[in-house]
Amino acid sequence: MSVDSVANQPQAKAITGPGEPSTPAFGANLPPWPQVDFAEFGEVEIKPVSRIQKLTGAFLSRNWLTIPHVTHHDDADITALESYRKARNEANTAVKLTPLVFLLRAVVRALQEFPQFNASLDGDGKNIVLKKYFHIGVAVDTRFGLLVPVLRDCDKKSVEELAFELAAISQKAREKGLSMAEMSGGCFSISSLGGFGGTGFTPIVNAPEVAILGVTKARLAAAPGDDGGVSWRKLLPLSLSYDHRVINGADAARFAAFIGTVLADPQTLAG
Ligand code: CAO
Repeated sequence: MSVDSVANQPQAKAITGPGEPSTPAFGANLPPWPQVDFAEFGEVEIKPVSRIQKLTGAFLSRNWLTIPHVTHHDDADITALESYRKARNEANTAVKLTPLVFLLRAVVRALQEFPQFNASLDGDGKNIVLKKYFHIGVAVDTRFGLLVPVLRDCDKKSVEELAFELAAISQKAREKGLSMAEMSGGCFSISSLGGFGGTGFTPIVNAPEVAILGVTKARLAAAPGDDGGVSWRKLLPLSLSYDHRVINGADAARFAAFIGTVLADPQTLAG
């Protein structure tokens, strides 16, 4: 593309206030999306983008482009949690506890300890709204696309209650989809790829929330044992993305480390 053709791209309207110099609208100078006839290069199949994909795609693009994201990575030692979880699952087969429900409880404790994570920037960016409730969104993979039901008052629920609720709402999300009300009002989100694999990723902050925790598959790792030998530990990779306008790197490092400390003491999490 020549310089001339870039200069001739239609420009979005300038944003100006009274007496302010003209500023090009955000994204005004982006080049157009490439128009390619893929069939020129080989066989293709055309599938329409679903309504949910269009909607979530628009929100994800807005969030990715407007929030200055940073992702902090850490490992939580869940060796003790895994033994405890296994014992709880054997003792009560009526409900399956996955690492995620303990993580929900650990996140509540971290939000209580670090209230700047349980917050939103208000509409004009002048105030930070600190929330006194603990509603947590959980990303669910469905045939309609990604849906994020919100589990309300997670501070008041046991791991069993959270497991029942998560199983019911994720089943509903997968079979029928969810209403906007069921996806509204979240304070913080968790995106768990632990059942699939991976070692880390960059989840996109779910605005107007200011942080989201990504989790991938726990792995065994050798660590120095107390007796000078090697001890095998189970480590859960945490990927915490945050809005750098509201949260600093040091806060994120403390928040993630705190989650690790809390998960290391699973009895206190069960509720
Ligand atoms: N490490 C190791 N194993 C894990 C794990 C982890 N971090 N997290 C879950 N597991 C295990 C579970 O214990 C379970 O094992 P068993 O079958 O042996 O009991 C298995 O993986 C499957 O768990 P699950 O996925 O059914 O349950 P969950 O509570 O972990 O997650 C839900 C529920 C709804 C969040 C999940 O099914 C899902 O949809 N995840 C996708 C989220 C997603 O797409 N995120 C990406 C967003 S960005 O596009």
